[in-house]
Amino acid sequence: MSKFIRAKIALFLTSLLVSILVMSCQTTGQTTVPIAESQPPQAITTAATFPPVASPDEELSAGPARLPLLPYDYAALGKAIDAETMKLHHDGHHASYVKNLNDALKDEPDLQKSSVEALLRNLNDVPENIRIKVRNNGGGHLNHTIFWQIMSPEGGGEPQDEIAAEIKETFGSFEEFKQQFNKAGSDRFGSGWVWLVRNPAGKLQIVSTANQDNPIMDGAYPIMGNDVWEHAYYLRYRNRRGEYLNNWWQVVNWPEVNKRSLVSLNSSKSS
Ligand code: MN3
Repeated sequence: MSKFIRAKIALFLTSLLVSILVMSCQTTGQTTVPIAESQPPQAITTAATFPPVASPDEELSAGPARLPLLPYDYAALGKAIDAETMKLHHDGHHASYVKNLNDALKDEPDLQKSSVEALLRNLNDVPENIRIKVRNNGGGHLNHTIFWQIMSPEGGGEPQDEIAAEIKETFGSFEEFKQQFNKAGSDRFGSGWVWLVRNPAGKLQIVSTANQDNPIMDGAYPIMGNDVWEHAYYLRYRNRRGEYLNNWWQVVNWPEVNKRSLVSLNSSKSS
């Protein structure tokens, strides 16, 4: 065999070997390192110091969001809110926030793994094209989920337990607290909410938020809140928001408010 033929065979064998190696690498690459796995999971996680907000022991799921059942009949809060308003508010307004949140997240399987609380605390991590929708509808879902729980047909009267003492210590008296809360609710221009929160310094504070914003967007823990959107009171009270705010105290669920306050106290100590 001539040197030339031997060189040709060697070249052929070398290129064959290289081809096999390249092909096996490509195959290996496709089977063991799928593209999906090469990207880190995108689920937004919150610092462990934040307790659940939707209810004091459970965060609100975004995968998918679900309309919670009302814990009482539509007519049960009649001392302050009529049955027709309750039905429209829960079955209509709240249901829409849930549907619109799910619509906004339908192409975001990773965000669906986050809680609604985590999405709202980390809005800058939500893609810009759906950020406003998540803010409004995630906020609407969270706010109303809290709202139904902190009201009760057996509600009203004076606050009890630890929250009673802390309200007195912070605001001077329950009457003074109510007045400041009602004023903040009346002063909210347009649609929004009035809240009692535990602020980042661990103190009780009255704040109001616009639209469906929730105080967790500012690092506070919402203990109780009243909805001052017109849809919350207009059928019975028409434009008399102040009268609605006054009557609403008759249905406040103080044991639940106290529970939320205690949870928020633990979180502010640990953070
Ligand atoms: Mn509402």
